[in-house]
Parts: sequence; structure tokens; C-alpha cells
Amino acid sequence: MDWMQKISEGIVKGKKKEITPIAADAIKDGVSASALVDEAVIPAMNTVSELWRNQEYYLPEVMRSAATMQAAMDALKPYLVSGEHGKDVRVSIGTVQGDIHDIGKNLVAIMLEGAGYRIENLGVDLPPERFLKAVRDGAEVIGLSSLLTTSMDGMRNVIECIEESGLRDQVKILVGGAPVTEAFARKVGADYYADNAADAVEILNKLFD
Ligand code: B1M
Repeated sequence: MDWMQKISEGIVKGKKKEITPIAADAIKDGVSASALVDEAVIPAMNTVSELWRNQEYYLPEVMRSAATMQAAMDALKPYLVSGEHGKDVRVSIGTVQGDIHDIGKNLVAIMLEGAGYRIENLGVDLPPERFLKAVRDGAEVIGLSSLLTTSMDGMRNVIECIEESGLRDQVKILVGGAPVTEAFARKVGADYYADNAADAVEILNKLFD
């Protein structure tokens, strides 16, 4: 079994204790951390989402896989960050009000950090004012995540709040999350939509390289 398969299987099966040494061995063996994230960690979490959707996984399995993914990312993070140049761009990212999902948002944050961005991970269930504060504090990009159709409108509220403050032209707004679409992003006045973590990196790299 190759490293991609080992990591992917470890996450899908939620083998939290085993994943850290597996990730470390893969790095020692010369596999790039970003390839491990792109080709093993993200696909594994997509598999977990699929298993949940098909009711083959219930919450305990999903949470175990999420904790294993986090452990894998903790092990890979130093190699992601050191592998890239620092970009002097501050990105503040959070989940909008009414929504506590953070697994995908954290993945996006880690991938952006790995690509050299200065990340402020604001947390979950955040009111618009928290994002406005981040803009006032100097964020050049605001990242908004939503996993619920009922919280998506929170994105519009954040954008309106920043518009009303007169600071809208100082910041780029990137949105994403499973129910969010390109059309929705356009409708609420976001600048960019990313389908996944790798997309988010690609979009910001085009903007800031
Ligand atoms: Co919730 N949940 N959940 N849940 N949960 C979903 C999202 C759901 C689709 C499950 C279902 O019913 N089929 C459903 C939403 C339905 C809808 O609105 N359309 C749902 C529901 C209904 C709920 C509750 C309301 C359940 C209840 O209490 N009755 C409740 C809501 C609580 C709240 O937020 N107020 C709830 C709670 C929870 C848990 C707390 C138990 C847990 C979250 C734990 C956590 O995040 N710390 C949870 C989980 C784990 C899920 C599922 C199973 C998995 C989500 C996930 O982490 N996926 C999910 C079902 C599913 O997705 N199939 C579900 C893996 C992750 C890597 O993918 O988050 O999509 P994802 O992130 C991707 C992209 O979306 C994108 O990139 C990421 C990486 O590639 N992306 C961005 C995300 N944010 C981005 C930001 C960007 C760019 C890209 O730029 C800034």
C-alpha cells in the first residue's frame, strides 16, 4: 500500500493514533506534504462525507475521521508552511453566524497557511461585526464558510455590514462551503467562490502572486 492509500485509509477509518507516525514516515520517505493533503487528506474527507450521505457512517465515525484528519494536518503543517515563501497577505477566515461546522474551513485555513498566507482563524458562529473588526484590523481577504442552507444568508449579512462601514473596497471576499455556489457568491456580492481548499489557494495565488 502506498503512502497516499495509507493516509487516506487511516483518515476514513479514523485511526487517530496511527496517523501521526504514518504522516511522519511519508515525509521521511520524500513525499511532499502538499501532495499528501491534495491526494490523500482531502479525498479521504470527501469519502467520509459520502459515507455519511449514504448513511454508512454516523456521527461518531465522522467525528473520529475529522479528529484523525486534524492529527494528520498537525503532522504535515510544519512541512507545508516551510515549503513555501511567506506572502505578506493577511487572510481572516471564519464560519458565519448560526453555523458551527469548521472541518472544511480549517482545512482551507491550513492549506492557505501552507501556501504562505498569514491566517487569522476567527472560529465559528461569527456575527458580521467580527468580520468587520478583522477588516479594520488589516485583513486583506475575508474568507467566509457556510455548511448550512440556513446559514448561507449570513454571508450576505457580512458583506452588507462591511459595505455599510465604507471599507468594502479595502478587502477581497472569498466564500465557500458545501451549499455555496458560484451563482450564490455573485448574488451576495462576494469577489470569489472556491469549491474546495485547493481552489481557494489557486484563487488567492492568482490574485497575489
Ligand atoms: Co452537520 N450538516 N449539522 N454537523 N454535517 C451537514 C452539513 C449536512 C449536509 C448533513 C446532512 O443532513 N446531509 C446538513 C446540512 C443540510 C443543509 O443545510 N443543506 C447538516 C446539518 C443539518 C446539521 C445540523 C443542523 C444537525 C442538527 O443538529 N439537526 C447541525 C447544525 C449545527 C450548526 O451549525 N448550528 C449540524 C452539526 C454537525 C456537527 C457539529 C455534528 C458536525 C460538525 C463538526 C465540525 O465541523 N466541527 C457535523 C458534520 C461533521 C457534518 C457533515 C457530516 C460533514 C461536514 C464536513 O466536515 N465535511 C455534513 C454532511 C456532508 O457534508 N456530507 C453535515 C468534510 C469537509 C472537508 O468538507 O465542510 O464541505 P466541507 O469543506 C470543503 C468545501 O465545502 C470547501 O472546502 C472544504 C475542503 O475541501 N469549503 C470552503 C468549506 N468552507 C470553505 C471556505 C472557503 C472556500 C472553500 O473560502 C473561505
